[in-house]
Amino acid sequence: KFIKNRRAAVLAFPFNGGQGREGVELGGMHLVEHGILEQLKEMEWETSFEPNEDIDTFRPSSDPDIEGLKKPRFVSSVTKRVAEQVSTAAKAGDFVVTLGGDHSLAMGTVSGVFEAYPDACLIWIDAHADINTPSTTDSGNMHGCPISFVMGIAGDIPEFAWIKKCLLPERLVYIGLRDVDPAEKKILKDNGIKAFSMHHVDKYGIGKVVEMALDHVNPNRDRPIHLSFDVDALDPSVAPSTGTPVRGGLTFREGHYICEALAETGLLVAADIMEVNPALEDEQAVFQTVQVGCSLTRCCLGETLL
Ligand code: NNH
Ligand code: MN
Ligand code: MN
Ligand code: MN
Repeated sequence: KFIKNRRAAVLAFPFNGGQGREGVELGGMHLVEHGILEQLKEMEWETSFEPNEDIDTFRPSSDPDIEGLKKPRFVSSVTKRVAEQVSTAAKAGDFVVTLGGDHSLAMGTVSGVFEAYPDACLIWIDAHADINTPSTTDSGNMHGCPISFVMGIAGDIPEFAWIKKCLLPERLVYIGLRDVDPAEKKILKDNGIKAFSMHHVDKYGIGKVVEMALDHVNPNRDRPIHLSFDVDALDPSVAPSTGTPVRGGLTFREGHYICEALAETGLLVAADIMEVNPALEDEQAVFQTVQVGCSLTRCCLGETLL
């Protein structure tokens, strides 16, 4: 009911400034070269594409750390652009597909989706919680921090003043966690944030976990849903080409089931596919990871619904 005219706006952001490994900026274009745009058209989605090839012009000449955060101005200016493009497309009633790039881009996607749909909920699929604040992050990598910014718990940093506190703790749910920093565990606990780790996936099965996740963030099944999918949520045997693989992840089917079940609600308005890094592992691994990125995207847009 939120998506008008079966139109998908595909936005690629060739950006790696939220973490330290080169190559993740190539992820989105690899999905496009693998045919994701044609595949969506084949599924009868009218599809637009914005490659954002000029993203490097957003890089400031000097970008010293702020409160331990690395490349803060670069991340801020890029994610502000992300937010603008995402909110414009979402307000037009398009389904927004954002292809990363690293997961710091979600500062922009969440800002943009919640600008268009203030009552939305966020389903975060990841091995990691990505909720570090400037004071808790050990790495200083901003891909480990996006949620703290959109939730308004990152503290006041002038460079990020454009970000609105748009996400309530009760509108967020995680699935797939297995590498959460101790300080992040405290943040989750203190804010009462619902999280289904791999332990819960094993215990209840993915079907029950998705149902419980939706019951938590979307009890009446009337809120728009934003899915942010970090491919490192998948087991490294399924998605090897990613910067921070953690063993014991979601199977191929569990990952796809999540996307299918969310598509089935008819409430999904945006999906992020993040952290595909084609510079890592061998050619076969890259092919497998890019292919899975494309098939997750298609499932979000309803490919496997009968
Ligand atoms: N929690 C760690 C950090 O803050 C790792 C985050 N890495 C990710 N997140 N890949 O998805 O740096
Ligand atoms: Mn991750
Ligand atoms: Mn870690
Ligand atoms: Mn992530």
